[in-house]
Amino acid sequence: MTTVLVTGIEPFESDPTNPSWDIAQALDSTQVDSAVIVARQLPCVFGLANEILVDAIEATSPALVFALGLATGRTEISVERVAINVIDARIPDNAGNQPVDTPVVADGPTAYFSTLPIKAIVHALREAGVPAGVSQSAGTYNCNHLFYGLMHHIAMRAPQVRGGFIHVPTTPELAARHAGRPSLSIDTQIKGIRLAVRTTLATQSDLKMSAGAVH
Ligand code: PCA
Repeated sequence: MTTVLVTGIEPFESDPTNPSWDIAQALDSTQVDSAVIVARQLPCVFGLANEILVDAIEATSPALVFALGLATGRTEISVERVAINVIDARIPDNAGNQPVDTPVVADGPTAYFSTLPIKAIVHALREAGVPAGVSQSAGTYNCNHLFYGLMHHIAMRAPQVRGGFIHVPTTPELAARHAGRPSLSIDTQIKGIRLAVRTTLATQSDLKMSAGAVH
């Protein structure tokens, strides 16, 4: 049976939970069409998160990898287009490290594109009533570093694997702790990620649909 690895990240920056892990956990061991989802939690720690991700890929031999993370302030499920080879941490990670302007991989390429069908995913989610969009930047913190590490591993060692990164919004429970933060219910988020997996399994080449940004 096809395995789909879905990762979430532990809580960070004073939040008690991280919806990315709540989603991954909810999907763990469930079936999507002919595939089974395996979930893993990753630490919000530079370097270590990428080591654990690579170990999980080697242990589970997935056909697809969906790395998830929380993007506080985002209003919709954000399918990331590109990972860049830089860390510029605004806050320390959960081990107290705060790299500034260092590469994720020394001498690695400047950037990698997601190999998920990002437009098809956005289209499918919108059709199902789940707010979604393509994001042109995964930031310069832990999630971009994880996304870059994932795509670098795929490019160097596992070209048969398709993978990418999806940022998810805050849940209402977390938003209630921070006035003014937009949120999306965890059930809608779980539905969205499940549908992203189903769409990817069914899509070999991406849709040609405009989802760009002027700024
Ligand atoms: N989001 C942060 C790090 C961990 C997470 O879930 C980010 O977007 O970098």
